Parts: sequence; C-alpha cells; structure tokens
Amino acid sequence: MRIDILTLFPEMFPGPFSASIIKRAVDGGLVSLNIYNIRDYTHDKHHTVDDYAYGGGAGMILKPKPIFEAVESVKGEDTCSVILLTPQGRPFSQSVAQELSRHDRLILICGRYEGVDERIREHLVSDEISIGDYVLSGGELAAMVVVEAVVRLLPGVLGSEESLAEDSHTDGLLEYPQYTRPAVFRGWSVPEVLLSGNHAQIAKWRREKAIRRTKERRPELLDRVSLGKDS
Ligand code: 9WO
Repeated sequence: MRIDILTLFPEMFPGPFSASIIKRAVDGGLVSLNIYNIRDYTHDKHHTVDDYAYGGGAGMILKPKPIFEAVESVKGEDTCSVILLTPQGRPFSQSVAQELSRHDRLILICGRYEGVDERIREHLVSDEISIGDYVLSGGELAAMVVVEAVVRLLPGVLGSEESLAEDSHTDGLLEYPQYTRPAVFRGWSVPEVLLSGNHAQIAKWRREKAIRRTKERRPELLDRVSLGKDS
C-alpha cells in the first residue's frame, strides 16, 4: 500500500512513523509513507497557501490551487481515494480502517488554519474523515491516527503474537480484563478461573466480562453486534 500525506507541517510526521509497528511495516516494504509539503506546490515568491475568507470573518482559509496541484502531482495517472481530515467528516472507526486497508493507494490531506476552500471538498476530495468530536489545530494528528489504524491491518504487518483477532472492537466488544504475573500484587489477586487451566471456562469468563464491560461503558456498541445465545 502507498499512503501520501499532504501537510503544511511535514516535520510532525517522522516521529510516530519511525517506531514500532509502522516502522517495521515500512522497513519490510509492506507500506510506503510519503510526506509532501503543500507549500512546495506554490509558485509565488512568498509561497502563499492561505488567504482571507470571502464574506469576512476571523482567520485564514487554505487556497485551492496549491492543494489541487499537490494532489494532481502526487496522484499521477492512478485513481486513488483522496481523504480530507476534518471535524465535519464521517466518523472514523475500526470498520472504516478495515475498508481503507483494502485500497492500493490513499492520499490524506491535512487542513490547517480556519479551514479549506469548499471547492477542495466539492471537486478534489472523495472522502472526509473525523477521528472524533473535538477541534485540533490541524489534520496532522488525525492523519497519524488513521495511518496507524490502517497499517496494522495490512497483511503481514502484525506477527501471530500480536494477532488482530482479540483486539478491542474487532469483534464489536471492548476487551476483557487482562492480568500477568504476579498472581497476587499488593494483596490484589488474579481471578481464580484464569489460573485454573480450564480453557473453556476461561473463554466463557472473558466473553462475559467483555459483554458486561461493553454494556456498562459503551452500550451503543452492543446494538451492532450479534452476541449469540446467553447474552
Ligand atoms: C478553527 C476555527 C477558528 C475560529 C472559527 C472557526 C474555526 N474553525 C476551525 C477549524 O475547524 N479548523 C480546522 C483545523 C480546519 C481544518 C483542519 N483542522 C482540524 C482538523 N481540526 N481538527 C481536525 C480534525 C480532523 C479529524 N478529526 C478530528 C479533528
């Protein structure tokens, strides 16, 4: 998979992409991550990327031309999804990550200032994504979240040790409680059943705990999963 990111703050990216699972995926050639500075696609002396809003109001708007030219240059002859990270986008979720992970190429546009010219939305972007209902200073951190969630789903990225099947949200439920050694820490014991070696009992306990936790904390998630009998 190839993911291209268009931003005014390219220096934000190397950090999160140089560690752990994303680094391994890049080093192994499973994904290529390319950062492009929108300012490099301007032609005037001051490399202008923003301008005042028609109709007035505080703040600056990203001009359409540099972003159109950046996308057209990066895209080449390929067809690919062009995604704008914005609080007005469709909510990001594990199922959206799964859908994006099936694409060969993605172009992510990170907005800044008080927004982007509406013609970018209407005529350049194929999808708008929000990672949550809060305002950031720009789309960069949201793009990093999307990249991390998508890259770990690519075939071959996770080893069997880290397998996907048991992650939160993969089965629509929150995770069950987990413990490691010692069996007693400051007087607090690990639940007996987990020490029992009875794998059927352990599986039943974990599923009950996952369902209870989901009911208590995120009841709206339960409307979307079929739990089968006894729940
Ligand atoms: C800032 C602002 C200031 C005064 C009046 C109106 C205003 N609107 C904004 C604003 O929405 N700025 C955005 C900053 C413009 C696009 C990029 N920015 C952004 C993306 N903030 N938060 C996101 C984002 C992206 C994905 N998921 C959650 C948040």
